Amino acid sequence: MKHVKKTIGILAVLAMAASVNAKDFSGAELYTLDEMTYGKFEARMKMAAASGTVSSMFLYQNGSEQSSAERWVEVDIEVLGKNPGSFQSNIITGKAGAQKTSEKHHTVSPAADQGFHTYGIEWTPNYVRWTVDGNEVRKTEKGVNDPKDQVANLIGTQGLRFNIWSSESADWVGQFDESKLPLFQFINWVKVYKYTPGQGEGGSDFTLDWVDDFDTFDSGRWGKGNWTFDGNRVDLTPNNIYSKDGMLILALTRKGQESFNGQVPQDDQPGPTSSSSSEQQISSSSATESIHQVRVQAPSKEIRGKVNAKGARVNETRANDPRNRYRVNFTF
Ligand SMILES: [Ca+2]
Repeated sequence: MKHVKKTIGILAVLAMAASVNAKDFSGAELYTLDEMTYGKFEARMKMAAASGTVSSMFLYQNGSEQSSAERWVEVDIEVLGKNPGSFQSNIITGKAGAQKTSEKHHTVSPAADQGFHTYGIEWTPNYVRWTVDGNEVRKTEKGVNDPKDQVANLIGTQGLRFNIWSSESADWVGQFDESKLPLFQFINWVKVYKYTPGQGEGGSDFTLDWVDDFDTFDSGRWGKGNWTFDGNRVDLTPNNIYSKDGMLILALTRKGQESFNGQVPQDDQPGPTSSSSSEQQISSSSATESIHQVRVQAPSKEIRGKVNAKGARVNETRANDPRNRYRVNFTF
């Protein structure tokens, strides 16, 4: 009896290892090692899209997905493969397994996978605001149009992240068509601003903290995800993140075919350094309320690494979400 139990135990471990590495596709997730409280986040990107895929930029509090976490904190820009002519904005709050969401959709022209756009998220104590090419597409404001009280529940720090993956929820993203692979998301540059009410350029509420033009990959700033989550048909792998011609590239490929062998598309807008004067004008012309700044030093290491036990741990969350996003860490 004892012997049988032991055998079953070993089989269970093997089965778990197999399921963790069983996915046929590889995606990618790029994340800042540091997190901050409030700020403005901009990225110049040409997104990827094919039915069944998600190409994103988002703010995320590390560990939100864990059932032991006190709260879920996330703000999204997600291009859903079935309709790259728009993106989905969302705030996710609550607690793993009982998240609150507020999805909305916004037109992008030319389509998100047809040209570069500057995507922006402003996160302050009173509102979250989404912009495309400097134009506001959504503002969710505490006490104004935030019936689920989500802005007040974005507590603590968030890091900036980007990922490309495929959801098994066809209703959400469309039926997956692997003949469309490989797919690539191109990030020309990223700018992150601190929240400094009234202290920014021309009296704006944001002060430029750092810029990355991706001429090189800064491993002191960025981490590369090596995990997946339920409802995702890809493993997110560092092997699908590339730097080429001043562009950061996230790829979605078949397993074993991780590579970038395509053309880097031209962005007809100048880089972040030369466009800073026009950025300042945009910032100073957008009057926003004065609120006290809070800046929190985030841990410099990826806390998620704590559960990176070669796929041995599964953190279930989002049971009520079609994406059912529980994450499984794994190594290659
Ligand atoms: Ca660049």
